[in-house]
Amino acid sequence: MTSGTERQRMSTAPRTGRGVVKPTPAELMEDTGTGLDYGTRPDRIPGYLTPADRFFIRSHAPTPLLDAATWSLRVEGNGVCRPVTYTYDDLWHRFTHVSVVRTLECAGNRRALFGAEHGHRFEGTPWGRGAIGTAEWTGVRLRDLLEPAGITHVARDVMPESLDAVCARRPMPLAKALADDTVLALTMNGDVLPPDHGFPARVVVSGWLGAASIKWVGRIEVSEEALRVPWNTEDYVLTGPESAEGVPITSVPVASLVELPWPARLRPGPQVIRGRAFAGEHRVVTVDYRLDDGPWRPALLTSPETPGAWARWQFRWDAEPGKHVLQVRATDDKGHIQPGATTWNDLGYCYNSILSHPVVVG
Ligand SMILES: Nc1nc2c(c(=O)[nH]1)N[C@H]1C(S)=C(S)[C@@H](COP(=O)(O)O)O[C@H]1N2
Ligand SMILES: [Mo]
Repeated sequence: MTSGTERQRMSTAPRTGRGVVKPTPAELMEDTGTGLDYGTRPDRIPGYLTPADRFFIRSHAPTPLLDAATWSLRVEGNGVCRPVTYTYDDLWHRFTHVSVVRTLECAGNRRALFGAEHGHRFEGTPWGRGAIGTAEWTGVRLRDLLEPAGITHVARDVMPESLDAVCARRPMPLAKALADDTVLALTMNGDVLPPDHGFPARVVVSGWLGAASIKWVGRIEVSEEALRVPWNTEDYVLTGPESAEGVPITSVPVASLVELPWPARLRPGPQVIRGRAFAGEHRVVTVDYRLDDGPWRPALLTSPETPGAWARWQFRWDAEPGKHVLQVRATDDKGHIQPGATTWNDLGYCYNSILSHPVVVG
């Protein structure tokens, strides 16, 4: 960490057992018990976007309270010719702003269900289904911030770095950093970024695991060498029977979410069951559902199918009293389909099995 970023670090939210700023009422959010990580309740997402008041929070350290007036962003490293420093005001007034609707999903989403499938308790935040959310992010393309620094011809990796106590860093290849939809966001759903979601500025890396979307950014390193840091060597890598090498996770796998509590209780009779499906950098193309031992049937997709953002789906059901099991499986445009079981990996990431959602009608 440089002395510049040290100076920028401010006080953190008071530790009252919680390291986050926004209220996280049980009607809207699921408390994972870490004091830092809160999931969105899947049955409380009112529209296509997840409102900021219930957007999941995943933080490795308490929310830092940064002062935009003294904050700055430094772009440096051996992959640029002239390091540059931007102020918050520069980001608002000197650049073209773009808005992207993108879903963020933690690589550990559904980890508790992964454990249940394997009769194992994975270390790490015991997420249910709520470590996913979609917002409209507005800010400056990362490309527009890097180019004035003069990217060298052999620049290879770009690594945003945060001002929170863990100094979070996760590199991406230059091509991903230069993509049209890789942004340094200043707002979320039209409002200035809330403290817990990265104020004053966070990166949004489309389709990739949430950990790549660094919050509270203060520095971006551009490097001619491949960068190896804890978040692409120890954490957020797949190690286990199928990938002993520790492959860094990038795009998250296709999965779906039913907008009902778990277990769900419904009244008998005709109704509409709704949900979302997300396939990381890919596009969700079909969602099928199955009740009990019945046939798989197509659900109706009701939102534009955009890579990097979830799709909404629904189907009609005339629910008969009794206990039921609802299964949903999404398929992406590369033909990836949710599997019946997910191969185990040490840290419990990327679990995307077809879930058997318990539904009691009566
Ligand atoms: N600085 C910083 N950025 C971070 C994190 C963090 O702990 N510190 N957590 C990452 C992880 S693991 C996820 S899943 C997303 C969560 O973003 P959110 O809290 O806005 O939902 O932020 C990422 N960016
Ligand atoms: Mo995450």
